[in-house]
Amino acid sequence: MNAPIRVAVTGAAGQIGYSLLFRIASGAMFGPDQPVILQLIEAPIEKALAALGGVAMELDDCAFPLLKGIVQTSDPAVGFKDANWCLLVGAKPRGPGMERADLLKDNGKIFIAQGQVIDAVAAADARVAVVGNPANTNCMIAASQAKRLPPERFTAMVRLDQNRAQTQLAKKAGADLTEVKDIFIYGNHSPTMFPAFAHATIGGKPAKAVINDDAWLQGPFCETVGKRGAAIIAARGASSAASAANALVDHVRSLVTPGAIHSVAVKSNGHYGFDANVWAGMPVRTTTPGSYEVITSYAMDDFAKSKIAATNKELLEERAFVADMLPKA
Ligand code: NAX
Repeated sequence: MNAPIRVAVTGAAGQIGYSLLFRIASGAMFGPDQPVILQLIEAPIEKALAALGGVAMELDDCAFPLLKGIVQTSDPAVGFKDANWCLLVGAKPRGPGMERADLLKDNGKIFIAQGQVIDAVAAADARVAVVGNPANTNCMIAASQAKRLPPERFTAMVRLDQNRAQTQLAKKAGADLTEVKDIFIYGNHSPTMFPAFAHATIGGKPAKAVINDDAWLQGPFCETVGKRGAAIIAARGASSAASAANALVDHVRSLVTPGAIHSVAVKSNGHYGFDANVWAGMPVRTTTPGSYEVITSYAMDDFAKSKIAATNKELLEERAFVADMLPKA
């Protein structure tokens, strides 16, 4: 058995947290030989902290052999202390009538504070994965505060979008889900995201040839994937939770599995025409556990370039809304 790793989770009493924590404690995220200590962070609100207490009781009641400790706190300095993985799920939701700029700014304050504390107290090998929306920009903001941890340690989740795209392609082709490979998400976790179908394969053949319907790929496919979150809210009366938690398990599991190729929002460094300073979804290959290289070799046709330009534009707009919160270059 390995020594336990410390996994900090914000928004731990929220609906994603309720699906996520049990998967982490069961070994789904870090494997069956990796014990974990869960460091659960909630907002300093009585109701949230009481709910967190209930979740911790349920974790105890599962008697997970890999779960070696639970910390419950509203103090980020306690919650992120020595954390090897910081999973930033909690965020301020968009209220009725709230402007996007205000949402970005309110979340900006949260992610600035969390970025600073993580940089100060987390483990030397700390990795950060952001789920709380707007995830790409929140991740960029947290990373902007770090002096000790390099920007590549900060990733945001677009894996739910990749999983959604994979299933839509399989259904359209009448193929088994596992036959669909190399479908990657580019850009923002928002309806502007681009699921780059031109590189996907189904049963080893190009997905474009198997599906043989470019109008569907360019239209309803991209739209269904991009607006899936809204469709789930409309149907369920609440946003995606179990599938989002599952995607975060996949995101981290792939990042600790050398050789895995998967979609992650990372600092773009100018790849694929994204602005160098935005965090954009793109394919990466995990090199060593927790580290990755961006796969830069995919060629983009004119349709793909226009989709990437649109999602890049949105990321730049989000960055502009919070520009006064970022350190001056
Ligand atoms: P909930 O509202 O159920 O839970 C959020 C929790 O975060 C609450 O318990 C709240 O008290 C806590 N919280 C708020 N501010 C905090 C802070 N500063 N520190 C610690 N905890 C804090 O939301 P849930 O459905 O769990 O979703 C969480 C976030 O994930 C939302 O921002 C949501 O938009 C985002 N999502 C991101 C997805 C992605 O693919 N990147 C998909 C699913 C989801 O929509």
